[in-house]
Amino acid sequence: MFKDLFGRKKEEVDNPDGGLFEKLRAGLDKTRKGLAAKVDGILGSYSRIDEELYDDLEEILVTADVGVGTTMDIIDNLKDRIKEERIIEPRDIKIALEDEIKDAMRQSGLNNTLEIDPPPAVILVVGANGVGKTTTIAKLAYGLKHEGKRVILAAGDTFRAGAIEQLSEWSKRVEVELVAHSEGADPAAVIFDGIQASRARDCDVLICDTAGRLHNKKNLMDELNKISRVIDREYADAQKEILLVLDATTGQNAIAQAQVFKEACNVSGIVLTKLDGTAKGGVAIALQTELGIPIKFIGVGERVDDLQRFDIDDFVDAIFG
Ligand SMILES: Nc1nc2c(ncn2[C@@H]2O[C@H](COP(=O)(O)OP(=O)(O)OP(=O)(O)O)[C@@H](O)[C@H]2O)c(=O)[nH]1
Ligand SMILES: [Mg+2]
Repeated sequence: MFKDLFGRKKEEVDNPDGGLFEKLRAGLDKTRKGLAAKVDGILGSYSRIDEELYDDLEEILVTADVGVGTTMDIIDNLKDRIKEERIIEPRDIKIALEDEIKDAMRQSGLNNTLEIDPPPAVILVVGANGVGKTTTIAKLAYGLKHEGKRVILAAGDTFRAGAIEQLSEWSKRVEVELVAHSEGADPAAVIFDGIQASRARDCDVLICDTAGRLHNKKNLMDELNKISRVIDREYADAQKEILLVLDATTGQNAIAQAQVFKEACNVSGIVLTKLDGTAKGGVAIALQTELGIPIKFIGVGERVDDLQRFDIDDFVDAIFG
């Protein structure tokens, strides 16, 4: 069931832009053109279902960054379904394909909800350079605040010049508190202070930014481990989410990044950003089926309200519908 960050259902959302589902659809325009429109084209060009048609479908999915393994599974299952349901018209394949994609994504049995209740909760946001971590934190803070939660931010990226200032700007804009040290400070110490502040102010959710450097895997692991240990030790009573932010425009590279971060820390969910700027939205299908980590949010723009909870049915419907 589709719900926005404020817990509203699709039909409850009534705004001039045509609602959240329409926004999702608009955000996935490029992926729709690269995937669904091509599927339509192929199905329309065949008069019967044969191997060549399946090969063409396979190529479309792989080109749309669905991933080779996931694509093969989807096509194999599609063939079985076509036989079982005695589908003979190429144009009837589309619904079956949509169902197979949904099934493949669901089969992982992953839970796509953000586990932050009962409070307190801490969300550690990790990911490579420039993928959208800080922006995602602002969007999450905005959405959670509007759900009535008390939110506090911790500026754990003390590495990049300007990172603290950037988060500070966002905290003012979305009107949530910020805990920050100066550039070069120990990120674990910032998170430690964030936890104390969160306790003292009885906050529901503490959201922690981190530096996005991936050039040295050992450094990354050490730093994330240290932060994680501080959270486990100082905030043992809190729900803990580690959200990995991935940039959809990087396509299959996002999968490679996810593998690295999966080794470095206990990632509990993925935020897939910048879906609005890419035809590579199919990577969401590969991520959800191949990694064993659920996608929890998707970014469909740069504004604070451009973050949506991830819902498999709505995502696939928005691409194909
Ligand atoms: N179009 C679009 N742009 C986005 C989205 N999310 C983030 N961005 C943009 O991506 C750029 C980088 O975002 P940041 O939030 O600074 O990324 P970061 O991961 O914190 O970067 P570092 O701190 O340098 O590692 C900014 O220009 C954001 O506006 C999205 O969903 N859609
Ligand atoms: Mg940042």
